[in-house]
Amino acid sequence: TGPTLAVVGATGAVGAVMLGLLSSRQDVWGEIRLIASPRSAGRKLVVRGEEVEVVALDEAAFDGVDVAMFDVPDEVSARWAPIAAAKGAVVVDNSAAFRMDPDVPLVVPEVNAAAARIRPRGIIANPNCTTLSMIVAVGALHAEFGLTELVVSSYQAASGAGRPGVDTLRDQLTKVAADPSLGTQPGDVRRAAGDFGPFPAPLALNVVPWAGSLKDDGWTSEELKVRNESRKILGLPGLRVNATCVRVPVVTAHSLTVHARFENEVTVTAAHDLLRAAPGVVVCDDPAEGEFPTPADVVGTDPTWVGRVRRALDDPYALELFLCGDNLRKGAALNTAQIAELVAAELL
Ligand code: 11C
Repeated sequence: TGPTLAVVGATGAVGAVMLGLLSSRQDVWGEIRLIASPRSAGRKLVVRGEEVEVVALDEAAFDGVDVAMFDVPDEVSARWAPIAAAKGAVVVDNSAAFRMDPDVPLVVPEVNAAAARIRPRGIIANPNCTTLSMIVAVGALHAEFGLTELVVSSYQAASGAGRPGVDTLRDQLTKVAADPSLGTQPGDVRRAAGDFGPFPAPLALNVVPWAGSLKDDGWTSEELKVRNESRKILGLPGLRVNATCVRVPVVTAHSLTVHARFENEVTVTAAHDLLRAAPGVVVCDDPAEGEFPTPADVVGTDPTWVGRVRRALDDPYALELFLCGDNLRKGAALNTAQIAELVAAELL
């Protein structure tokens, strides 16, 4: 029988998607153990068509575990991932706690799968969902053209902020839907929307130029993650990266505009050919037919969708792209599952 897998954070927004993926992907696992906070222990969740009882996060929960996926807040991973690793599990961690640790590889299987094998702490990190929603396509272009600079704007879905983000958006949508006068006067949506939940402004009928927490010089944690994680995954420590992260009233699926500059001249035809051949990427780019990806159309799917590919008007070395990807699948659970499967293949 296959290796024993632990899913830590099984009851969260990403955990729910993970259980669906584990039930639909090729099954390489023996036992699948579901772990969550003591508050959720005893709940029964379905994985691979069977009910499994959730056990509380404690040291004994990792007995006999070969691979442990963590989809929990940073501080929970910071504390418990080293404990799981010390008990012999290879940890695949989806928090930000270890991503920039030089002894922890940051892995996207389509881009840098080999990095997963060198893990001195027994921990492999999974990137942030915003980085992940673009990096497979950007990595494919980099491999051919040599990336020198990224300028990124994100259009991030509410579920990036977990279940409270989605609940807040749905609640606000209900509140504002009934009044057709809203959205015509300063502050009218703000007053009608009720609780802002994890967001600093109303999300319904709005866009909010903020994700994460405030860091130096006005940057957000999310914007710095896009910069630092892209550099690490691509192995380009000096890559010029500037991001502006924006939250939009979408339930799930992050979108990004990307201005990518390269060492070599680029053409749209060459970029299309490369992206069509890249595993995990789907090109949807026929504007004359109204074809481009939108989050409402790609949610629930696995690939990174690419459209609106244009060569920069004043720069033959640069491309403009619009990308969409499901932030809970490739942006979180799917990439974690792919990394865990790489480790499982080593163990078999
Ligand atoms: C968001 N990307 O959309 C964030 C959530 O570092 O894994 C994920 C935060 C992280 O709000």
